[in-house]
Amino acid sequence: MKIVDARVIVTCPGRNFVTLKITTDEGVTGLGDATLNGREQAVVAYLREHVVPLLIGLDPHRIEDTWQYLYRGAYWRRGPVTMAAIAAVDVALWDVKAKVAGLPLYQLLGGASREGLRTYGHANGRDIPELLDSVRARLAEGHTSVRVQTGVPGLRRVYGVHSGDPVPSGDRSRSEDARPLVEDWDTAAYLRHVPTVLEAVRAEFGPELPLLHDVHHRLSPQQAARLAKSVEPYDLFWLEDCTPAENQAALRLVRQHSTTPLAIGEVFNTIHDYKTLLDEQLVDFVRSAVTHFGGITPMRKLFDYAAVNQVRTGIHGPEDISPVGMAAGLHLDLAAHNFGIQEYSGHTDATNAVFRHAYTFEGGYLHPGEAPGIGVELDEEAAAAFPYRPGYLPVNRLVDGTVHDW
Ligand code: KDG
Ligand code: MG
Repeated sequence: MKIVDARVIVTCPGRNFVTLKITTDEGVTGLGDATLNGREQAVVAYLREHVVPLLIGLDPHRIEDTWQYLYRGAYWRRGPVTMAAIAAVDVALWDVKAKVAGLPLYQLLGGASREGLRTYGHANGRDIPELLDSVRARLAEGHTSVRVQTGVPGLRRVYGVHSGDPVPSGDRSRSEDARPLVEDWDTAAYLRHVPTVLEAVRAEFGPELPLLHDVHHRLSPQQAARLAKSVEPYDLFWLEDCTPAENQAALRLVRQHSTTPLAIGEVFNTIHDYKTLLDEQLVDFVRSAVTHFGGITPMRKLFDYAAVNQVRTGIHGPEDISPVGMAAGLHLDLAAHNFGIQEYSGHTDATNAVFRHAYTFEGGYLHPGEAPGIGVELDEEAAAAFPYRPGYLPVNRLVDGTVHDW
């Protein structure tokens, strides 16, 4: 079998998604997600200019070899643009292989290790009462665990929490103007506020509901250690991205001061980003997404490396991972013994109409479905109705105007 065509399709049914579609000489097609939020066109160019020409004529069954060829062969290794492009090729090839086998991908990865995948949904509010309503809404949808985020008193606009201002699209964290939205930040106010939020949520929902909180990489090691310690009484399922992720050794300080479980990795793009964290057991959950980590091939290696260190998985699942990337992660989740939890934000109806998927969310559990391959088909006609629109993630500034860690 040979690859005869590879096309990059960009569509914006509410937000931009980049998809690679590979076609073989036997007419089998495979899809891969290459969406990099706010930098989509960089991956499009990397794929179209530098990867697609190399794929034509290759045997689609040689997945490991193709991965190594694109990763090592480029000389310039790693980085989100490169790894999102390689991920799209890798997932499309696994999709082809599983379709040829006539099996859902999870069967090729070792078969199901469980019946379904527990999820967490996002609850947020400008203040605590609004947050409590949002938690109720997530529970009503079936989520059995909830990530809680609120506005911080004194701050006008905090990431992931709507400000109440009119917004340009359905996504409140994204600007479609020429420049990113500017949000504001005050670490001291945040550190004072978070324990009060968790106390209120525990008072309302009791001790058993698994709660998560995302810091979005905003703290120094000392501040992160203080937060992890101060939220210990509220028994978090995990505290996410408490420091900028590139400083692996920073997590030592946090670990020394707290038993709060730690999750990290949504911006990592290779296994090397986890080396100190896993060797020293400084985290409890690995958070990378198939889309940003080079595909299924390296994610399997990461999951096994994590398992050796008694670390579980918690794949990144925001709206800016397309249903193609989401589905790929669900097959891995179902097969991996050390699965922990899956983040699930869901997608808009328009997105689900463009990307028709076999995965389901029922009774509080996700399942990748039984369709051969990853179980997603792209309706190209529907996709063409939603052309690319420039859009950015926000930028974060301190009250005095200094740009802060994202
Ligand atoms: O593109 C950035 C988002 O995917 C990210 O901010 C979402 O932190 C996030 C999460 O945990 O889902
Ligand atoms: Mg996050």
